[in-house]
Amino acid sequence: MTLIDPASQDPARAGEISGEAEEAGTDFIMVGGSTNIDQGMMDRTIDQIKASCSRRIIIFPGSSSMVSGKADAIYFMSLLNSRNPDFIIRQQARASRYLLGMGLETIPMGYIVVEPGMTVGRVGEADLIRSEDLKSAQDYSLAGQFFGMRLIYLEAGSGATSPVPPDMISAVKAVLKVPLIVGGGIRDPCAASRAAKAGANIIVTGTIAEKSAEVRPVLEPIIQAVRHSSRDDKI
Ligand code: 1GP
Repeated sequence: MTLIDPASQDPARAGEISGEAEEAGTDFIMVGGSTNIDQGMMDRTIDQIKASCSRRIIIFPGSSSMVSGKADAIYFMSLLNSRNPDFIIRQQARASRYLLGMGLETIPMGYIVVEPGMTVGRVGEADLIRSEDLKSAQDYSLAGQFFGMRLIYLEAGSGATSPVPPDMISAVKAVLKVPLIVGGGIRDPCAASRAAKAGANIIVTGTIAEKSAEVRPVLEPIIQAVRHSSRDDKI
């Protein structure tokens, strides 16, 4: 999946990136991030993405205002290891009635931030899971699954110097029944391949596409690496 953060470029560029990401073989476009964006900007960004890309669009909200009826779905996500109830349940409660009216598909997702955590770790007030603390990663992931979340997302933070360690991905995958998303700091085919081999079902990249003048040549090898390395679990 390709993440577009509306705070990182104007809507026209977001459209161009998405078009090239589709050509490179991405499966879904995620729109969102930790910087608060109003609904107007979400709408304009999604309009531009839809004009140049036919992949389905899932909102990846950083707050209750980051919604748009123009998307196909929204992750109804809880930052499970936040110290602040705002990111665990309050923002979600604030958005619920609005989402009901909007008719957007909601996908329950447990979001877990791992070292180094970057902006989302800081803004989301996360008790970061240490890289070697496989047990806590398993415990939070299982808690999300037992709450009924349909996806678990292990996040190292956008632009992370090191992605989620493969042994943590394997440890979490070993106890989970729901699909596992991994993202943060994945910017080359090797890192993508390691994450997929370790058991990630979905790999998210954001920064590498946003920072590349030509998106397709950098994304295509990463996506190919994921396809060739995937353990081929049914999602
Ligand atoms: C961030 O996991 C995503 O939420 C993507 O991270 O920008 O480092 O690819 P990158």
